[in-house]
Amino acid sequence: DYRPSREDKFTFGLWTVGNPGRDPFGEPTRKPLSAPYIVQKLAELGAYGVNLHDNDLVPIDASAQERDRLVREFRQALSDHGLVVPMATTNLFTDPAFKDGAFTSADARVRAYALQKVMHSMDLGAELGATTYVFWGGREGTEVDAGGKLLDALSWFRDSLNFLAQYSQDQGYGYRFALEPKPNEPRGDIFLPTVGSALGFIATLDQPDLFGLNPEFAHETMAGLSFPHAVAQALDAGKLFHIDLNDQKPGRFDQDLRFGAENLKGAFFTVQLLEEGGYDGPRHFDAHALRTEDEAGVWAFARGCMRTYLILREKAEQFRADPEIQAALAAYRVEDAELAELTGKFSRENAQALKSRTFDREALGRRGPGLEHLDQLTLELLLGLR
Ligand code: GLT
Ligand code: MN
Ligand code: MN
Ligand code: MN
Repeated sequence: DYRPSREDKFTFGLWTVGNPGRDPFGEPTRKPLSAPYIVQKLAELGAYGVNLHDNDLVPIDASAQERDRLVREFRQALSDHGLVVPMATTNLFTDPAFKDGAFTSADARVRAYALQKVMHSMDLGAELGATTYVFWGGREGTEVDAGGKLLDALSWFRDSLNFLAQYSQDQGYGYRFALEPKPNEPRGDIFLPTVGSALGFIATLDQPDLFGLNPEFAHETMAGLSFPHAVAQALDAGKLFHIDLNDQKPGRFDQDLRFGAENLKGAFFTVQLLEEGGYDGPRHFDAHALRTEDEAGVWAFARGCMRTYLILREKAEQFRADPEIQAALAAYRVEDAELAELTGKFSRENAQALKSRTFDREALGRRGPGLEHLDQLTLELLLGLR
C-alpha cells in the first residue's frame, strides 16, 4: 500500500517541510513549525531521517544557552521518535554578510567568517550523528564579472574545502562531503553550476576521495540538463554521496516541486537508477509544499513525495519483470561476443584484426532499434496499463 518504512531511507530537510511559504513577492502563508514537532510528524509518516542547516535549528544570533536547549530538545525528539540526522549543512546564504558569497567573497573577512561558521556547524552535525556534509554554494557566484574574481573564486573555494576536510579529519568526524551544484538563483551565475563542473573541480582538491555530489533534480533541470544523466555520471564516478529529489519545470525559477509532480518519466528513470545503480544512501526530498497550502497540505506533500517514490520503485520492478519490455530491450541492445573480445582490451593484434574487418555499414544504418515501441511500453507501464 506504498506506506514508507525506515528501511526506505526517506529524509526531509527541516527547511523543506518547515518552509512557511515565503517567496520573493509575498510574506509567509504558514506558521513556522518547531524542529521537535517536524521530527514527530515525519516519524508518523514513515520517514527515516531529517537533515538541517545550522540555522534551521539554532538562530544565527542564539546565545550558548539557547543553542544548548534547542539542540537538547531536538535530540530528545529524535530519540523519542527514532529518526536520524544523516546529513548536515551550513546556511551560508541568508545573512547579509554573505551577500557576495561566503567561501568566494572578495572580502577575506567574510571568507574567514564562513570557515568559522562551517566549523561550528560541522560540530553540531557531528553531535547529531550526521555522516554526510553538504555544500550548496547558493551565494557563491556573481551578477557582474567586473570584480574580476573568476579565477580567484575557484582557488578560494578550493582552499576552503581543503581546510574543512582537514578540520573534519582532525576532529575525527569522518564526514563525506557532497557538493550541490545549481546554475543560478539566488546569484545570476553560481560557480560550479552543474554536476559535470563539480566533478571536474573535485579532481583538483587535496583529498578528492572525501568529496562527491549532492545533485538536485530541479537544479540540473534549471540548467536545461537531464537529471537522470547527471545522476548516472555521478554514480559512474563513484561520487553519488547524497541526492536531492524534487521536481521542476524547465526554464523557470527554482520551484522545488513535490517529487514526480512535473516530469514523471524523469522521476521514473531516476528511481530506476538509484534502485539498480548501487546507491544505498538516503532518498532526500529537497522540495517545498506549494505556497497555497496550509499545514495539512504540507503533510500531504511529504506523504506524496514518498508515495510517488515507492510507486515508481514498484514500476521499476515491473519493468524488469515485463516480458514484452525485456524482449524489446534485448532487441535494442545488440550483443556480439566476438566483437566484445576484439574491442574490450587493446592489443596490437586486436587493433589489426579490427582494422581489417568489414562492416555492412548500410545494414547498420538501416536497422530500426525499436525505441518508439519500447518507450511506449514504458509509458503504458507508468500509466498503469501493464
Ligand atoms: C536551499 C537550496 C537547496 C539546498 C539546501 C542546502 S538550502 O533550500 O535551495 O537546494 O539543497 O543548503
Ligand atoms: Mn531547488
Ligand atoms: Mn532549493
Ligand atoms: Mn537542494
